[in-house]
Amino acid sequence: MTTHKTFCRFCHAMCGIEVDVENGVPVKIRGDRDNPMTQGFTCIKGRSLPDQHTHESRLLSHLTRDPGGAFVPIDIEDAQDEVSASLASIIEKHGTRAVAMYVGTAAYQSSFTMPFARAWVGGLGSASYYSSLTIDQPNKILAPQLHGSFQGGLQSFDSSDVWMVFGCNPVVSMYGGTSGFPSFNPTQRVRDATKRGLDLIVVDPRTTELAKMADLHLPIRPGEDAALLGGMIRVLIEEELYDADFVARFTEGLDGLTASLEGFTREWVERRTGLPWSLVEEAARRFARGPRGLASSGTGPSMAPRPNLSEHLILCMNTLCGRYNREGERVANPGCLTPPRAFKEEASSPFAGFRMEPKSRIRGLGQVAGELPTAALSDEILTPGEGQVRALIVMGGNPLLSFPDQAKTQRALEALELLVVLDPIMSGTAKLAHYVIAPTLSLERPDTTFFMDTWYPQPYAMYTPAIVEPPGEVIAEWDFLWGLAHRMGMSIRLMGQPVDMENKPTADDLIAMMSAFGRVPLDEVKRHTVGGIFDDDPFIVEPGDPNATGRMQLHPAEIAAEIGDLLAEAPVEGAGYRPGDQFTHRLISRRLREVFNSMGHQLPALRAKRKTNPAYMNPADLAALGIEDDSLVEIDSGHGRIRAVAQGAEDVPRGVISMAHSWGEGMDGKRNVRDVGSPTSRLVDNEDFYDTISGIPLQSAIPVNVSPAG
Ligand SMILES: Nc1nc2c(c(=O)[nH]1)N[C@H]1C(S)=C(S)[C@@H](COP(=O)(O)OP(=O)(O)OC[C@H]3O[C@@H](n4cnc5c(=O)[nH]c(N)nc54)[C@H](O)[C@@H]3O)O[C@H]1N2
Ligand SMILES: Nc1nc2c(c(=O)[nH]1)N[C@H]1C(S)=C(S)[C@@H](COP(=O)(O)OP(=O)(O)OC[C@H]3O[C@@H](n4cnc5c(=O)[nH]c(N)nc54)[C@H](O)[C@@H]3O)O[C@H]1N2
Ligand code: SF4
Ligand SMILES: [Mo]
Repeated sequence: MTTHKTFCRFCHAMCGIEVDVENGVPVKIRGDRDNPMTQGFTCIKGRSLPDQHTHESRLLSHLTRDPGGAFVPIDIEDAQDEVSASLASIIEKHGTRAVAMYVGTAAYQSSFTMPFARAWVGGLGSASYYSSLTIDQPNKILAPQLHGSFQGGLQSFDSSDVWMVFGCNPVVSMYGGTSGFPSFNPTQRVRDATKRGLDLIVVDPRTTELAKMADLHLPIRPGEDAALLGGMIRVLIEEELYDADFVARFTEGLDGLTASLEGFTREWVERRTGLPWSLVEEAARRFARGPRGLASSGTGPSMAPRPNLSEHLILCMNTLCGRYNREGERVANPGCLTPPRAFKEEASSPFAGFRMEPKSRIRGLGQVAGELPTAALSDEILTPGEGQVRALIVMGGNPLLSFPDQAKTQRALEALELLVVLDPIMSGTAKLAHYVIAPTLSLERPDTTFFMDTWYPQPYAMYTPAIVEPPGEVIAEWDFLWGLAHRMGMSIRLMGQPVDMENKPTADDLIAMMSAFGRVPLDEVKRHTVGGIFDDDPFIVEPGDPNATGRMQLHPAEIAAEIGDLLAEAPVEGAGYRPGDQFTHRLISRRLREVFNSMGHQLPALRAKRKTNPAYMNPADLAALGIEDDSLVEIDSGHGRIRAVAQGAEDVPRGVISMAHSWGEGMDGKRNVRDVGSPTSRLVDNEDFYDTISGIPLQSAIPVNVSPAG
C-alpha cells in the first residue's frame, strides 16, 4: 500500500486529503492535517471518492447505439471518427451555431477541463457555449455589470465585524458565495469568527445549519429578498447610517434610489417578507454598525423572482456602507495561479456586457460573460430557424435533471440529431445519448487549485499529480475534445496561447498554460506538496487616480424599472405572485450533505444515509393537510407535478416546502420516488418568471400546492 497527498475534487472545496492506494486503486481517504488551508477537514462525500472510482456503476468503456437503438461498446478512435464526421456534416448544413456544448458542475472540478471545453467551442467558431453558471447564479455576474465595482476589492471575512448572508448554507454546501464568506471548512471558520465577535446575520426562510450559528436570523418569506433589502436600505438612508463620504466620492444615483424606495413602506415590507419591521430595522442597524463587513448571498435569491434586483440591492448595501478595501490596506488574497490584477482606491463604472453579441435567439435573452443562457437551451434546440441547435456535447452535467422544465428538456434532448455525453455513469441524460464517453475521474488526473484561486481567504495554491492510473478505456475529457478538433482541423487557444494540434499535449502541458501568467510560478507551487500559502509579497491597495471618472451606480435604469414593477404588483392572498393564483406553499431549494446535485446517489456509504430527496415541511402543515410523516405527497406547480416523500422538519416554516434538486428520473421514469427521489425541475416553467437577461426562471420560491398522493 502507498499513501499519496492530493486534494479532493468531489466538490469545489478541494480539501487536502491523503489517499491510500492498494494494487493501483484508491481504497481510503483521510483529511490531510498538513494541508495549510483545509487542515484535515473532509466530509462524507470526499471519503467516498474511492467508491466513486471503483464502483460497479462506473463506465469503463465508451458506448454508441446499434441499429436497433441498444447501447453497444465502441472504440474511442471510432467514436471520435464518427462524432467528428457527424459534427462536420451538421456544420456544413446548418453552420457552427448548430453545435452546442453544455458544461456542468463536474467539469468545473478540474481546473483545465472547463476552460478547454470553452476554448474548443471558440475554436469551432460556435456561439453555442452553455454551462451550469446560467442556471445557478448568473446574476452575480450581471448585477455588477449594472452597478459597477470597486477596484480595491471587497473587505475580507477575517477582518469583518458583521456579515449578512442571504440564502446560503455553506455548513452543508461548502459554498459561501463569491464575496469571501467561508467555503472551506466553513463550520470551524464561522465558529471561530463568531467567537472573536463577528455579528452574523442570516436571511433564510429555513432555520438552516448556518442560521442556527447566527446572532440574528431573519426567516424571510421565500422570494421576497428584494423587498427586505429595499426596506433595510431605506433604514440606512433615513437614519443616515451610510458612509456619506464614500458615497459622494464613488457613486451616483443616491437620490434616485431614495425616491424609488419610497414605496417600500413598513407595512408593505412586512406584508411581503413576513418579517416584523423591528427586525428589518435591527438588521439594517447592526449591518451599518460594522465598521467592517459585507452582505453576500448564495443560490437562494438567485433562483427566486427578480434575482438581478436582489443582487443589485445586496451590492448597494455594501457600497452604501463603503465596505471595500481602501488605499494602504492589505489585500487578503491577491491570487496565486491566476493572473494578478491591480488593486486601487477607485470605482469602475458599469459595463453592460450582457448587451454584447452573441445573444440568445429565445425570449430576447442576452449573454452572461460570453455564455448563452442554459435556461433557454431546450428552446434553442426545439425552435426552428437559423442557429437552431442540432448537436449537443454534454460534459460533466445532467440536463435531464438539472435544466428547468424537465418535460421540455427531455423533448429537446430527444430531438437532437447528435447527443454526446461524457459521464462516468449512465446518468439520466446519458441514457438519451447517441454516444456516451467514459471519462477519467479526479484521482486519475493531475490538477491545480486554479479555479478557487481567488476564493481562498489567503493566497493558497496546490498542485497534484495523478495518483492512480485510469482503468479500462476511459479518456480525459480534454483528450476526447482534442481528438475531435484534430480530426476537424480546428485550432484552439487556451489562455490566449495556441494549443499544439499536431502533437497532442499532456494534461500537465495544459495546466502549465493555464497558470502561465500566475503571480506564483507553477514550479514554486509544485514544491509545496501539501499545498502552500504564498503571502510573502503582500499586495497593498494603491491610491486611485484623482481624475478618475468611474462611478458605481446605485440606481441604473434597469433596476429602477424592476423596482417599479415590484411595487406595481397587486397584493396576493396565499403563496402565489399574481392575483388569481391559488397556491398554498412556496417550494424552496436546498442542498443535502450526502450528494452533490445528481452525483453520489449510487455510492454505498452515501446511499446508506439517503435514498431520496424528501419534501421537508413543517409538522403543523403536515397535520393541517392530513399528511402523515414519511408518506407520499403530490406537489403541483400548475406547470408540472411530482410525487415526493413528505418529511416533517421543524426548521422549515409553515407555508414552505424545502427540497433538493437533481433527483429522480426522466418523464418516463417509474414513480419509485422512495428509491430514486423526485425531479423538482419538472415543476419549473422556463417561460414564466424568468430573468430577462439570463433567462433563469423560478427554481426556488416556486408557488405550489401539496396534497396526499392518491
Ligand atoms: N429546480 C432547481 N434546478 C436547479 C437547481 C436548483 O436549486 N433547483 N440548481 C442549479 C444548479 S446551482 C446547478 S449547478 C445545476 C447543476 O446542473 P448539472 O451540472 O447539469 O448537474 P450535475 O448533477 O451536477 O451533473 C454532474 C454530472 O457529471 C457527472 N460526473 C461526475 N464526475 C465527472 C467527471 O469527472 N467527468 C465528467 N465528464 N462527468 C462527471 C455526474 O455523473 C453527473 O451526471 O442545477 C441547477 N438546477
Ligand atoms: N452537499 C452538497 N453540497 C453542494 C451541492 C449539493 O448538491 N450537495 N451543490 C453545489 C452547488 S451546484 C451549488 S450552486 C452550491 C450552492 O450553495 P448554497 O447557495 O449554500 O446552497 P443551499 O445549501 O441550497 O443554500 C441556499 C439557501 O437558500 C435558501 N433559500 C431558498 N429560497 C430562498 C429565498 O427566496 N430567499 C432566501 N433568502 N433564501 C432562500 C434555502 O433555504 C437554502 O438554505 O452548493 C454546492 N454544494
Ligand atoms: S467538502 Fe467533502 S466533497 Fe467537498 S472537497 Fe471537501 S471532502 Fe471533498
Ligand atoms: Mo450550482
